[in-house]
Amino acid sequence: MKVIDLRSDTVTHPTDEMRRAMAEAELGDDVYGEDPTVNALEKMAAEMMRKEAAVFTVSGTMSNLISVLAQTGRGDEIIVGSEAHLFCYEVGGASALGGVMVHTVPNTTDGRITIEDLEKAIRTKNIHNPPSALLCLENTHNRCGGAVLDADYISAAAGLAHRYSLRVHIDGARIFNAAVALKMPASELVKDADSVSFCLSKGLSAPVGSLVCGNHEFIDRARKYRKMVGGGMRQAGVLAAAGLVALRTMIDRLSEDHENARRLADGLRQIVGLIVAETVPTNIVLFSLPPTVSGDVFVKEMSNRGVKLSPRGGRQFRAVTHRMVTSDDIDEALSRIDACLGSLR
Ligand code: TLP
Repeated sequence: MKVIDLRSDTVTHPTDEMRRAMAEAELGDDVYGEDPTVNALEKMAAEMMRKEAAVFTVSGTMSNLISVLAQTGRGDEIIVGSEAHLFCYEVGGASALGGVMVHTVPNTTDGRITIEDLEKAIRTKNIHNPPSALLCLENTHNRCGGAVLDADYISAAAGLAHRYSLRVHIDGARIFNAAVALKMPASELVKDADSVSFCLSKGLSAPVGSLVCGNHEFIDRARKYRKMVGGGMRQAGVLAAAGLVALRTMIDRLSEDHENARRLADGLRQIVGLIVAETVPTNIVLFSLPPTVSGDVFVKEMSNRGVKLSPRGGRQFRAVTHRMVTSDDIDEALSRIDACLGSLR
């Protein structure tokens, strides 16, 4: 029985071309800035985002953390959506290590913070207030079901933040999913941001890695903080080599994952009792079980039947499509889910 792993696009393995590139990569010590493959990856990332420079990190979490550290001081406030990965799943690193207050503002179901809410959240200059220093947006938005922020919204939110002298960070772990869904270059979606992080190890299938992009001054600071948190790697070119292949070969195919996610959502809607997200803009499908079925029992039973899903609390689940799941696998997963629910009802 083939195991169909829909927990995350992070489960993707490197392609054969990536493995070959890793084996053959030219290497040096990256802490000295001497790994040619890392340098090539950082250059390519900066060019793709149309920023001055980039720094390679081990993970999206580290990228977001050093982006916050490099753009805030202790006691500053960062404005973050209530459903943001940075707030929900990054172990409170920004507060623990950066000493910043995290001011959460409700996310709308489509991953935005409304412009009105944003304006209300930005602190006025007053002796009692912590300075609002950084706005963080997320694109695509993980907990909001892969929602896509479009260029107009980002310009409006960033424009407002800049008027009040906040800087703007985009957690673009899945920025290429957004770019593919909108049929525009990712650089257009980050042009108003001071910093952007994106991941190589999600839909792009590289084994490890993320990049932070921005201007030279910011990247120099971010690089220093990467070292501080233990992220100075040595012959990291073995990883960067896979990243270069990912950026060259894995972006356009993300549309297949989006098609498969829609196929999955359509199929789930046919299964009696399931409540499925109305829109599936990219590769993430959110759905809920009927009240008669326990989430814990369902996830265990599905795992026994060879379909892995991410519990999202209570009866809500997340399924993520990726390169290692074909459209036939989606159909197979649907029939296993249907059979499982039939047995549990
Ligand atoms: N998200 C993971 C889990 O942590 C939930 C996943 O499986 O989706 N920003 C966003 C928007 C993310 O979705 C993630 C990973 C990260 C940052 C952190 O990336 P990593 O896992 O590389 O630290």
